[in-house]
Amino acid sequence: VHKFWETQPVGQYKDVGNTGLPEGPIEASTPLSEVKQEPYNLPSPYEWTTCDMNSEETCNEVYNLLKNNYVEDDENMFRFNYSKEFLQWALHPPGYYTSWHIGVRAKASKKLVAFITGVPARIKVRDDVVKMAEVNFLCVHKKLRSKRLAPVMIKEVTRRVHLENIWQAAYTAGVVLPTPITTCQYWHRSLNPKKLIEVGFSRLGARMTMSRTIKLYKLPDSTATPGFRAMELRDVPAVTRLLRNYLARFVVAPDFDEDDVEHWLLPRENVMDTFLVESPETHEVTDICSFYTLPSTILGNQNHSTLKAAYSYYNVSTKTPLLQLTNDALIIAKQKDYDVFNALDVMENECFLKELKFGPGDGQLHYYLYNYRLKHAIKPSELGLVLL
Ligand code: NHW
Ligand code: EN5
Repeated sequence: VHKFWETQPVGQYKDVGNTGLPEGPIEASTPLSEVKQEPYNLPSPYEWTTCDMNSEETCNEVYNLLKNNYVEDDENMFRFNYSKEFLQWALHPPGYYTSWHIGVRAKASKKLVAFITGVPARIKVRDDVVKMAEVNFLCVHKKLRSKRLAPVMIKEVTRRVHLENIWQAAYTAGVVLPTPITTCQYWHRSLNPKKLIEVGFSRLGARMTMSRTIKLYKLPDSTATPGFRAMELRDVPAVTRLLRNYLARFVVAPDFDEDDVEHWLLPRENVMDTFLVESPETHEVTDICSFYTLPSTILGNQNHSTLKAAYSYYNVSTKTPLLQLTNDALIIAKQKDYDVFNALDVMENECFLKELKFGPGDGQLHYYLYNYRLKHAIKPSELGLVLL
């Protein structure tokens, strides 16, 4: 039973399998004059605050709230620790709205106790390009859980998205809600197996010693693909063409233009890495490979405090096999001292996961659309969208 989600324009469990319902918006948009003009009411000890993430002070408060209260694995051994630079980048894409970066403070102390964000995106669903909000970083302080604050925050971000005349959203969660458009599996490739085992991220396999395990995950010292190099600003037009052409084949995928590619793909130290293959003969860009940096705090280990993880982002292969491209990404990530390389089974990732010694994790990621119905759930391989 979902007392809140039952009231929202999302695919409902009772409708699963009912192919009589049309694809597309679940409820029609209304004139902006009919959108509620005042914020939703919070319990009286709390107040709304708009978080200006360009402010050093506010960014620190958000960073600390998330560092101490955001997503953990099911055994509470690790907690995502998005860096400040990452948060500033993730929340400032082309056309962002500061009003969609929403905090809740305790009135008495002014302490930040909850957060939710949206950023604008154009998302293609089959042949339809839809303006949406990507909603992320929903967080309620551990001491304020189970008080039904989350539904108020979701309604408030919805209201502020509606005020910009946007009526759909995309979001992911590790929990099952009504109702996923697809469910993806996390896969993990050990780069530093000794540390991963020491901190409980992975286990020594049956009949395996530490030295055999280290040998199993060894990687070459340098990349294999001629013309493999970091993406630069001058590559934006070529990368945009490759990526647009590739993403067109998926059922759900972002509709990136050059400004989006410059923002989302251009390398930023310790945030985003994009590599490409420039043909040594023709100087054409033929392939792209990217990953973002998201460390996790290791909870309660004497010797290690953070796990440095790379997450596979967008890849496009036209000349270099995706397997070889990803192997080169693993080599780079190892050189840059990442402990683990993570990927979802989205797009064509299945083709390299087993061969490159990724193993399935204990976590799944469910993808959702708000106010947009699909007749059927899709397969992870039909999904061309990676959220941060
Ligand atoms: S998923 C990560 C979410 N954050 C965390 O897991 C951090 C740790 N947990 C917490 O901070 C990425 C709290 O447990 C949270 C819930 C805040 C999660 N999504 O306040 P109550 C995102 O950020 C429902 C959606 O008592 P709480 C994506 C739950 O099913 N709903 O719980 C965010 C229940 O409703 P129900 C979630 O534990 C997408 C209600 O909340 C949820 O104190 C947001 C209980 O509320 C989740 N991850 O706080 C939706 N977790 O109907 C955007 C729980 O079942 C939608 N719930 O009774 C689109 C909006 C824009 C539309 C524009 C047109
Ligand atoms: C969306 N923006 O559970 C974010 N992670 O598998 C919100 N497991 O790291 C949604 N439990 O399997 C987030 N090691 C949903 C994910 C929440 C975090 C989460 C999982 C994903 C994870 C690790 C550690 C498990 C620790 C105990 C895991 C096994 C690795 C092993 C390596 C060697 C080959 C086999 C697999």
